[in-house]
Amino acid sequence: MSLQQFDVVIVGAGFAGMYLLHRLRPLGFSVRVVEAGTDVGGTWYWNRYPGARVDIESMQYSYQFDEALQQEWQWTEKYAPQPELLKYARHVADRFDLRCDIRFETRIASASYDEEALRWSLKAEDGSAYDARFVVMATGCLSKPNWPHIKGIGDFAGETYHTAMWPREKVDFTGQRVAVIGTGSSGIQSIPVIAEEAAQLTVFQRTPNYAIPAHNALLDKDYESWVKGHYTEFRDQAKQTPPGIYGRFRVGKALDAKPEERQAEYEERWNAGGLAFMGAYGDLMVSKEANDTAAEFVRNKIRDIVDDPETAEILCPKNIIGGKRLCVDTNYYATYNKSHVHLIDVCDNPIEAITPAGIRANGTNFEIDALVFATGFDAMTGALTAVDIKGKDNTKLGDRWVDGPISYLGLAISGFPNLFTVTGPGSPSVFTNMIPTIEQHVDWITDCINWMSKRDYTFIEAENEAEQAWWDHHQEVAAVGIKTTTESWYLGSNVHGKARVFMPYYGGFPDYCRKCEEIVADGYAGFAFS
Ligand code: NA7
Repeated sequence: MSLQQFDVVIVGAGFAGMYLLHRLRPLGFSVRVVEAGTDVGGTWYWNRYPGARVDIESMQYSYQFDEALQQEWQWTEKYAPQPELLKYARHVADRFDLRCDIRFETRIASASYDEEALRWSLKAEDGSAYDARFVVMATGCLSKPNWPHIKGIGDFAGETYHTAMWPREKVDFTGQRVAVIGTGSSGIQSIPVIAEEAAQLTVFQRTPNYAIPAHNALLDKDYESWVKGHYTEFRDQAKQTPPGIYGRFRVGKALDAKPEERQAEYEERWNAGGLAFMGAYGDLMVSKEANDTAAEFVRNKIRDIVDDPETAEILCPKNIIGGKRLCVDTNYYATYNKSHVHLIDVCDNPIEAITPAGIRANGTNFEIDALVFATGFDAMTGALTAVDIKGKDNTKLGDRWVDGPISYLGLAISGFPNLFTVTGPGSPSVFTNMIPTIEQHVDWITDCINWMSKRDYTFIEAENEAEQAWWDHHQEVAAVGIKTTTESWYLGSNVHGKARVFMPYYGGFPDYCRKCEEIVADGYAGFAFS
């Protein structure tokens, strides 16, 4: 196959890749997006499991770069389901005529930097090759599925599924004995839906999670009109909050409130539903004692909802609330009241093996017809190191990051010139509303490439010292409070053998944006150009 040359190659056609293409093309750059899937949508293309749904309210989970787009698009539910999110991505691709510059069904296998030519050479699994001045990895934070480290993992004779690689055609569990391993967000969203079909559902839980009800419903038309009438203020206010989400965040301390006031506050937030529960007080992620008040509130809700006290106790998380990502559910805990749904606690005794007939755990053989892994992702770095990226001196990114990632702002990595990452480790990414965060990164990267082009610069590299200083700051911020006291995919501890390093930036979206703007105002401080 012939080599194709571009100014910019973008890896991934999710929300980041699509917007990058839309921004770069009119500036006169030749751009090619290369995407492994058959369509746009990224996360929402792959994660088609039953019950998959965004955990940020739909009215906020959308692009804001085009006023006509945000006015014309109509969500149907408070929290959009996966098919509608995919439809939105497809609508954007069509509306902005993006598909002609996207090559689908092509997975990039390697990318090597040529120090003489100052260009990248990319090769795909299908043999196609690309040569580019710049590479932007728009590969997502949660896109490389994580398979657990369990003996006999490939031995099961029946159908095996992973929530992050769900088949495109409907999976029918009617009459089947189904097992789900994993109770993170994907498990918590899919379990109630699978339970509606399955004859028997057995859930293997290692760590219980906190889930706040979504109270999902058809989108309130008055609310939609109000938001659409105030989109500018709505978006601006969202950007002033640490997670970049419009909502009610209180700065007061939980421990300063009287117990009955606290109870009322938590009750109100439980009834409103969703991630805003953690906005009840400003010290919930700072003080363990404060956190305990919110955690115990949710545990009591679980005890109220789940009929069997033993099952309820197994479902009650012991760790802090908000250490792992909070889940937003629909009927999750109540599903365990169904007589055909069983919960197996594998916290102290790990699953012994996957066998041809099913799962062996706690000395029992569980015979099943279908096995669902809801075991998450090799988050933040997995999709980057899955590509054999070689920078200066032929250094592999995987080797550079063997003891954990390091990056300048989650945007660029020293030793890897002319390569950008969207929402990479060291950026707020998964702690924020992803689409606005993506837009901020894409705007920054696009402006930077354009700035370089105007000055005839062909080389940009993050400087070692600037990168280290940012990383030190990022780690210091993470160490404040109690966030890192829980094992989670934020720390990489969910992946066997992965270095335990806190990856997303915890300093909040506004501070992060300010830092990015200061760097630009300072002539892209911390970057070397030629
Ligand atoms: P998560 O949140 O990483 O959840 C994965 C789940 O799989 C979690 O409950 C894990 O338990 C469990 N797991 C992993 N390996 C095993 C083994 N060996 N045995 C039993 N259980 C296991 O992934 P999700 O896909 O649910 O959600 C990821 C994000 O997507 C989510 O946070 C939202 O932002 C959207 P563990 O907790 O590690 O003990």
